[in-house]
Amino acid sequence: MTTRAPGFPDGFLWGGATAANQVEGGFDEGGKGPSIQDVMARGLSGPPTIAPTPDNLKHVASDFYHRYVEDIALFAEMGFTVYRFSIAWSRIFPRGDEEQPNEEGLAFYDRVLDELEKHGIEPLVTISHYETPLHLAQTYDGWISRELIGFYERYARVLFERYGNRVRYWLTFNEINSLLHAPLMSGGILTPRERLTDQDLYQAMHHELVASAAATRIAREVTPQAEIGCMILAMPTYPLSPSPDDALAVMTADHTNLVFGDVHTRGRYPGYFLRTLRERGIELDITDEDRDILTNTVDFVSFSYYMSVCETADADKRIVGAGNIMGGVHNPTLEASEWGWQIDPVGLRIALNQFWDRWQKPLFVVENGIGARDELVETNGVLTVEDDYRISYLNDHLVQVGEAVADGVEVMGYTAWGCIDIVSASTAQMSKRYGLIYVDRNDDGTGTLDRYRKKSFGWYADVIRTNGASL
Ligand code: BGP
Repeated sequence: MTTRAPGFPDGFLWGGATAANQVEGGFDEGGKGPSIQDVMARGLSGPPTIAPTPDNLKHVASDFYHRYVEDIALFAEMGFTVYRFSIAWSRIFPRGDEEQPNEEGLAFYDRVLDELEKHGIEPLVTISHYETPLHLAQTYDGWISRELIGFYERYARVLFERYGNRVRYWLTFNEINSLLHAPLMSGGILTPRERLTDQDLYQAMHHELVASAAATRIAREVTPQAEIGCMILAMPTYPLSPSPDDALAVMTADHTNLVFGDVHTRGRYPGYFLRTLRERGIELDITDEDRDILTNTVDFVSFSYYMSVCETADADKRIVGAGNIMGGVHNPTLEASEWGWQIDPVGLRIALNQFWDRWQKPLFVVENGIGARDELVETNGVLTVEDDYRISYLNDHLVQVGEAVADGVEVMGYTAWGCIDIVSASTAQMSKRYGLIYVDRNDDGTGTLDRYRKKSFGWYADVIRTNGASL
């Protein structure tokens, strides 16, 4: 474990993050309509089953829908000053294309915000986190259709109008760059990957980018004090060898992710991206109005960070590892989690520096953590999890955030992913856990749903209390 006390700025936001579909449950309560997650019972490993299935763990998830009071009290006990959560689009617009929102859905998030306010915890709201309403997927094939821009704008406007006076920080789309790798989960696109053309996929990307900028424009009008961020899946890429060809392969691979931040911060498509489109024979439908909307740039850039990868131009050496949705070439110098995600704390410092140099916008680390199988044990008469592996992972990554701060990078805050155990996005199971709080629920759906503080709970409370000095 690395030990070195970094310096975190005063007012640095410390907390945790979840997504509605992975934590809430209550999938058909309060007037909620189905989202694509309600038919993705096997996460990324199986085809969607177009009917809610009883074996979909997300239908109950961690039952935050009924236990949010208890859960937010536990976050407060750890000293959270920020909590990142997403609003389930289909709670607010059950089909996605209605004229009027569902009041019961809106009222649920009022109550969540009440609890956060009671504990002085700043909300950080993701507007869309892999939760496209199922109706929009089935009727429009998700973001391939330009019509989704209008539906998303209406949804975002409702959120800004309703919660704008109590929510300052907003993220438009979770890991927006994952659309190119997981079109169903990220873009509600039901056309199977093998039949999906690049033309349609990139058009969907354009629609999401326009929608994201349109949300920023609406926020400026409705709730000018709001700070709007984009959210990117960060995976720093290293050359597998020192050859210039490998360095170039890294640059090209990086571009497929950086383009999303470039558009969000510069308000237009970069030349390297236009070249890719030309070379692939893709002609995007971009209107003058789209170009104008894209100039509404974000206030800050947020990202998830779990691992780094390598890249090489040598086809024989391209051994693709597990990767976080995006794949990537295995790095022989790094250890990996059970799911093959390679652990690289230094990569987080590198990502922070790269993004800061490139975009000159404040950065927010809104996801980081390690998925592991935890075992509930009794220690001194108390049920807990001795998750030293998690403490070590989080500690080493936070030390690198501190290093980046010392490098001069402006970092707004850090939210540990899945701060309470939730259903995993890629596996759709409970057994890949990230939490500092254990939830008694098993892959077969059994369990009391009771909450237990893991060893990392107390460790993180100390980190927050000392503003990082205890690392
Ligand atoms: C990110 C997603 C999250 C999340 C996390 C961990 O890609 O934004 O929703 O779950 O990765 O992934 P997993 O749950 O597959 O381990």
